[in-house]
Amino acid sequence: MNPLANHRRALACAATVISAGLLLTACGGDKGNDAKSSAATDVKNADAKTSNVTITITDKDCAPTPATVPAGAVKFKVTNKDSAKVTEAELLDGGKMLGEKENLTPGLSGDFSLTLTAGTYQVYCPGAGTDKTAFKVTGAAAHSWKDDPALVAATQSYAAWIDGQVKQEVAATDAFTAAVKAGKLDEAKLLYGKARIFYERIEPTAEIWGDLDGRIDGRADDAATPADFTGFHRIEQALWQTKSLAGTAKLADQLSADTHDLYSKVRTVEYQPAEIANGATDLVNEIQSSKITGEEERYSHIDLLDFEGNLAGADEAVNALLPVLKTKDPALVATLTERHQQTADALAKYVSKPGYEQTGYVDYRTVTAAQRRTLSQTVNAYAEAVSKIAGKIA
Ligand SMILES: [Cu+2]
Repeated sequence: MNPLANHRRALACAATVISAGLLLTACGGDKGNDAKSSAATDVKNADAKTSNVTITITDKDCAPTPATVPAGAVKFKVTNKDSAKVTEAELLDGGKMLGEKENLTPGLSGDFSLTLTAGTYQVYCPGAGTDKTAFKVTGAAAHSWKDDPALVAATQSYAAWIDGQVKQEVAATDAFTAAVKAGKLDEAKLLYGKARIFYERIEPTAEIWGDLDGRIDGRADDAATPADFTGFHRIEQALWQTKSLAGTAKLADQLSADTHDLYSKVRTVEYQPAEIANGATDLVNEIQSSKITGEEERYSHIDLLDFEGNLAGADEAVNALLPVLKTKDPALVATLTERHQQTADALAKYVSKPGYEQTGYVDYRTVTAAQRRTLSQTVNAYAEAVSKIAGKIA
């Protein structure tokens, strides 16, 4: 909701940052020409070259081509050739997800970018016959984003913001789960949104630990068995659909414990610029795929509050990178600023005080199909611009 220009901006402080990886989805738009054109015009960046890797998803596997690349910027183009059951590919470093492209139905493709250091990684596509294939990165990158103090500052300011958000999320979630355990149904309904907003701001970071995100934020249809449906949305169902808190104490305890666990994990994460950019894309896409559709808050209908959360998370990521983008692509900055404002304005039409369930917004069920289409078009335009950032800073 905050205009891009109003965000705080940390200034350079060049501590060493080792990326442990995180988040993300697509960063389409970039045609892979940036490295070439900058090499032609900037001698210092002559080594900065992006490796292009193709990942083809089939029922059988998701092998990367080539399977080995030199250290540095890597752009993964993921295509689902013909698989109905495998719809995503991730890059893993041990147990950690560094990048992903999801929601690829047969025939669709998308991409994500990362800067990788030497080591053996895995390309993972849940559901395929062979779901993990090794991917090797060799040598030392001749040129690193860590040489650019503005990028180092960006990763630090973003990390500090995430830590602060998750800290607040812990407190808000504990207040919510306490009300659930006390059987205070009406109070719990009002506290639900107050906890949700923090999670939706930092969701790409939480997705680094896929099972944790699944336990906290999974939906009924993600769960293999009814017992696997836990977390916010399971309690949401009890509050708004079943209208009974019977049997939810254990769920509340688990949600609280998982949130505390998330906080301890988040504080160890260090981000790389491409991850922050991809996380922004992820969040804006998330508004499109699960908020405007009304999918995520299907029992409570507080989707507009989640929309605000996703947008605020994306803003923070974009703003962290803005000082760098201003020198690399001022035209993109202008487009981002304009489309961000349009998105914030589109959401602001539904502000209501204190609003439905005290969310500050109207009940999402009152937003008509035509209005949802308008929201969708506006968000799409912003997503398109945000998706270009990763390619500019890799
Ligand atoms: Cu979510």
